[in-house]
Amino acid sequence: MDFKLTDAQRMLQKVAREFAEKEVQPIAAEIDKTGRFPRETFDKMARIGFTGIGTPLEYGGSGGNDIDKVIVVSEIAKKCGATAAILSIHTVFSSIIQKFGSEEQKQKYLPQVTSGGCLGAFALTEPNAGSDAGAAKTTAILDGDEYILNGTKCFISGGGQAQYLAIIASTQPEKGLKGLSTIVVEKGTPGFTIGKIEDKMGIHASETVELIFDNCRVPKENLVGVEVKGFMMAMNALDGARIGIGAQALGIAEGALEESVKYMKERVQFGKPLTALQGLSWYIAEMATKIEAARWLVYYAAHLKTIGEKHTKEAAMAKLNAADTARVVTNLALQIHGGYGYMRDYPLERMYRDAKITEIYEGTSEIHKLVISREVLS
Ligand code: COS
Repeated sequence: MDFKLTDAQRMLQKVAREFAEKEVQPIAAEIDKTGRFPRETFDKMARIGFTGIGTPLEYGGSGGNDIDKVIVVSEIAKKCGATAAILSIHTVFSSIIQKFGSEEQKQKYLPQVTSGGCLGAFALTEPNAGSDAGAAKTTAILDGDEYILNGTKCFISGGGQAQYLAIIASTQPEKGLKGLSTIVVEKGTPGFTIGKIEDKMGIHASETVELIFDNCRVPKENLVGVEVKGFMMAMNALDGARIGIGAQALGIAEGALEESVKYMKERVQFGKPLTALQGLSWYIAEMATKIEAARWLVYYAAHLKTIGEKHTKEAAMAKLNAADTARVVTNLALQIHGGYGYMRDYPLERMYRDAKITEIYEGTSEIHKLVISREVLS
């Protein structure tokens, strides 16, 4: 058993930390305020190789594994939860193609979404199919050599920016979740439009949109793997994606702790720095302990995925716990900052808002408890 990062992982962490300080932090407040998608940061993440982590070099990726992805996502989340979300969620598309796609699909899509600067997205949720993902009603009916898509997806992160989208749609509607399949739709395909851009509480810059399919025709070669395996692919993809959101939550919490330590050393009240006040220093102890526990669950889930073992339960545990940690830690950090924490001059209120989504997307905390309890009880 070894709890240490390897030399290569420590080097990657240093690179990611410097990138976050130089490229992410300076615009974090601006993109939060305006909701602007930071395309230039995405392009820089593509150039430095972050968007290709976990994809083999032969497909244009940067190699590496899920622990590497956790390291990079959490470092970026320390400075900006939205940018970390953009990176983490973008990689779900390549994970699906890598695991279930044909050789032709890997050759076609992976180089573009890893090092080619194209964004990928994954669309499962619908207005009436959120936690009950299997209730998705978007259809993809085969007509000769094409699938015709009809329906609406909602809350899709990066959907308006993505060149390629993996859509979960029903090819056999009478079969319910057992009729769902995964189909790639390319930006600009006639019949595919972007609907409402959501106005959210946090992660403003991640751009969350509605996707509308109105007799959208795509070649049948865009089917990923075989028909009616879409729900299994979606669940498998979410097992991995939940580790990414766990890493995002971990990073947000770490960022809030760092800000609090800095502030407590600088801020003087009652004639002494806040560090001399035991009530507040105990908050720091609580925050640091929660973060350390969250880190090892996230790393453990990433380790299991890396070595190819089942990680459904551990990914759910990692995200459940890291999201809870992010909420508690950002709340305490804001409290330590007092009135200043509530003001937009400091990043705390942004971190607090950004943390909340980690308890909701890629599965709510309640869904994770369902997944964990089913596994433990079975
Ligand atoms: N990996 C692979 N297959 C899985 C799986 C996983 N992690 N979880 C379930 N499956 C398979 C099951 O094995 C079952 O297949 P078989 O009938 O062939 O055995 C099938 O999927 C249906 O599973 P289940 O009966 O558990 O489905 P439920 O409808 O009860 O729901 C939950 C499963 C609730 C866990 C699922 O709908 C879910 O995760 N919901 C949250 C969705 C979500 O996270 N959305 C976030 C947005 S993503 S853009």
